[in-house]
Amino acid sequence: MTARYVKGDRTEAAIALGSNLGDREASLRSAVAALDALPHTNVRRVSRFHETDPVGPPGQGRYLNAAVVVSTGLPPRRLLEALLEIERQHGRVRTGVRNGPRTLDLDLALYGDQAIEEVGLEVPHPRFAARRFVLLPLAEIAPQWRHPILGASVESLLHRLDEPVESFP
Ligand code: PH2
Ligand code: MG
Ligand code: MG
Repeated sequence: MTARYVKGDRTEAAIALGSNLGDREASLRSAVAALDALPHTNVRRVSRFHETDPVGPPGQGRYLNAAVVVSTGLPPRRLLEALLEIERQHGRVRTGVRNGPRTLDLDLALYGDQAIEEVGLEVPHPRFAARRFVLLPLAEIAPQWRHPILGASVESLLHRLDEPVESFP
């Protein structure tokens, strides 16, 4: 059988991590180790862990959020499947409640400079450019990475969130 992924043919991907159920710090640490253990994948950079207020339905605990840059030979669909599997291994139960509490969330924020819009696979992650809890950790480790659709760097997207909304007229 031929090698599925060509050695040396690697892409950097940015993954956003979040947890607000159970031992949040242990889940994030274990998730980073699990990412590094994926085939053809190495964790290159890890942000600090940030405690953040939950965005979503009220009554849930605060999150720990982080971001990781990996270099990977896995194509985006395989990487996404691996992220979902790591979530399951960390007790993630999908209840159907949008933005509800979770032991571990791993979102594929960026995959090189690729823009992908397929069923079940949207890269860049459709909401990360507006989410401080993703941009702040990611700006620590990959400030210059450009959003392939918006053309703006992670750092500038973060600063944009701080700009006051202009009133009209
Ligand atoms: N993730 C969500 C919804 N709300 N809020 C914070 N603070 N951090 C998250 O990671 C988060 C959230 C959906 O994935
Ligand atoms: Mg998420
Ligand atoms: Mg998710």
